[in-house]
Amino acid sequence: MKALLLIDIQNDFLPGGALAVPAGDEIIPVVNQLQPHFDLVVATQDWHPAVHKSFASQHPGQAVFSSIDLNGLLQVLWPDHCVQGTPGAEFATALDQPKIEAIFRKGTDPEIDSYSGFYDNGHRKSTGLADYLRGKQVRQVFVAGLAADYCVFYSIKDALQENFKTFLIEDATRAISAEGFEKAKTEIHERGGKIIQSGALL
Ligand code: VGL
Ligand code: ZN
Repeated sequence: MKALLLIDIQNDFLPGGALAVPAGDEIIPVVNQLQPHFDLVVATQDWHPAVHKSFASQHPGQAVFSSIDLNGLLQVLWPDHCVQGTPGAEFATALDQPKIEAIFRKGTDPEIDSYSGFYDNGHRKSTGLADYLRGKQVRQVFVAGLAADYCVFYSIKDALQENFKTFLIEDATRAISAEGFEKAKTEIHERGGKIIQSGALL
């Protein structure tokens, strides 16, 4: 079985949002076109409490996009984003949702960030996504969404580590930084992941 994993396609990551990914909105028609071609569609949702410690606002004197040590892990300090129950945390309005069978929320523990849809950044706690996919007999995972250099990248690394055959759909993602995206693609390739275009699936 082939699963399409939609990472964090939420209002706050679109142009105009709190943590906008440049041209992030351009992936939505691509993702909508892809969905009917999969056995299973699963989504992740970045879902932070207002006091999440990945927010610069929780560290007076620290600048947004600077880095700190948070409980032993290097943490980028983000603008407040995807706060539970706010419009910014909702899935993008233009995203087709009827085919999404399950939603895995992450980033709820205020003490640790969670880029991957599978584990928190310390690999301390699982979301259950890997076991869910295995329970549905999924062997191949195709990843789309935002942002390519953070949550998409970390999700792909974990999918590979969990032994899924893993594909990044390049035209169904956008990055926060172009340089970060190039590094991510190199590492995905080195770890055995494949980088494809949506046209190969349609
Ligand atoms: C993300 C930074 C912070 C993402 C989430 O979805 O890529 N990036 N939280
Ligand atoms: Zn976040």
